[in-house]
Amino acid sequence: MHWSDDEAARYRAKGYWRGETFGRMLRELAEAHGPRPALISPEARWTFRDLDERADRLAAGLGAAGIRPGDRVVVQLPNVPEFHQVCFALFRLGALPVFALPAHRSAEISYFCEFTEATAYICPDAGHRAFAPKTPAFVLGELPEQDPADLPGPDPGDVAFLQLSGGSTGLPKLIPRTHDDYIYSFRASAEICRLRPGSVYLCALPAAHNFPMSSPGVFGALSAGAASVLAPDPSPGTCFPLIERERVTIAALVPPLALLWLDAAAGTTYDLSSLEVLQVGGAKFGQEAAKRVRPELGCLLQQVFGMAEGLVNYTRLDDDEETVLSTQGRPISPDDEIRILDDDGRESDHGHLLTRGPYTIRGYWRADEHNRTAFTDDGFYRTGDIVRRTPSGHLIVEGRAKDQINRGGEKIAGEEVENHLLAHPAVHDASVVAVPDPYLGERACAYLICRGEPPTRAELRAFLRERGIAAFKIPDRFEFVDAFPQTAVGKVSKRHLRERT
Ligand code: AMP
Ligand code: DBH
Repeated sequence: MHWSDDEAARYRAKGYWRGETFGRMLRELAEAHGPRPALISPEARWTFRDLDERADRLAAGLGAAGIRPGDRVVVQLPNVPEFHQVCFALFRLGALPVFALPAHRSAEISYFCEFTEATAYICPDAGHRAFAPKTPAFVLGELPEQDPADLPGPDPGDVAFLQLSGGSTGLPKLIPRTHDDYIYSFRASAEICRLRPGSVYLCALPAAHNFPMSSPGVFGALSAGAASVLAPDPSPGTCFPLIERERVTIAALVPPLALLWLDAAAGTTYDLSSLEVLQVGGAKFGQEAAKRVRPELGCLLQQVFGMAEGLVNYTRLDDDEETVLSTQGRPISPDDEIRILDDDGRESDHGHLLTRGPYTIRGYWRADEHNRTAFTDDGFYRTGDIVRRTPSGHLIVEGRAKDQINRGGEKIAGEEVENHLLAHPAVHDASVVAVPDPYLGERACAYLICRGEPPTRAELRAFLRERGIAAFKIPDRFEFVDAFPQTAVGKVSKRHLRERT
């Protein structure tokens, strides 16, 4: 499930795919920017040369510990420079990081380890080992470094890593991204965001998420010779002092955090004047909130509508105010093909968004059956998003057709949570849908049909926690009903359930 030879040749000829790998990219960056700061955290300050050398030493150590090219390694780390050291070490080995989020628990981690047949799990502390007891673990602080070895390294067309999809099915899907396609996406993003040596990017969201990784994220910042500040958490209390101390120029947030920052900025004594751009994405940023960014934070707003599967849209820094406030941007690449279909499958400017292009995948990893419906025969990805296209080619996100809850940028697959609920002996049937929320945009509500006396809400929460799922997936509300509304063909109508609330 890859690009055809013809398409690959076209993307190379147009200069999108440059035949570069992550490993070589970092070596060249170290040669060009050696002593400049690359990664900054409250405790550490690594130059480009430090990162390059430490990636080499870790690649050698992991190789000696038995990690081979093509192996999958589940990586679950907080925002620390070692996260990126691990990434580049695995890239240089040709082993594939599988990016888990810090919030993931045993249900997710054990699934990733088993499904990808991972040879190792790199985790924040010894307590996490229990999430994947059968997979050898490496713990942060005890990563095996040794003198660098000569490594053949992967090819630019090879898959570099597996990124996570927010998903809409029972089990999370994995997204194979190649060196060529991903490097193109963040280099082009860095250009759109005008990153340069001297820019300082604040990574406040979890570093493993596609947005702070590549839009332009830490990788985009590195590629431009810019520094990245890794915040241990995204709160104003943590981030505002970092912005002042490191003179941060650009930061990326999801909408609920942007609201929190706006409220906190009013009374802050920290100097935020270095901030030039606040990127907001991952979920729709309401126009009223968008209007507040420039007057209250004193910087430009950039809306970002992206997906780990590929396509990323940005409002441009020189777009007019109306466009920045009311749209979610336009695609990175002139060769991002946008197809919008109405409910009857006719081309339109309003409807289901499909896309194909130089950095959008053609299929999930080892998911042939799902791929038959998630992609068209001619290779377009069905995003599941409902959009409107403006005459300027900007997209406005108007809704969603997929079975997903977007809880302030954290994606929850309805079916995944339903399957966990169905494991409860008192639950006969379950349907998890989004309900509107003024702060998060959406929250998750579980409708349940029970056998006999329904369990209490506290019991259900405890049950799901015990199943080992990430806390953000535990429904905010539980409603007990006798029956679900049905569609004309007899399926559960989630649309009607949503409308009940
Ligand atoms: P994922 O496929 O898990 O990476 O999640 C990507 C999805 O997040 C998109 O398909 C959209 O549904 C949603 N999304 C991302 N950014 C935005 C945005 N700025 N506005 C609305 N929805 C967004
Ligand atoms: O929500 C996302 O997945 C997302 C948002 C903004 C993304 O993957 C991205 C930018 O690259």
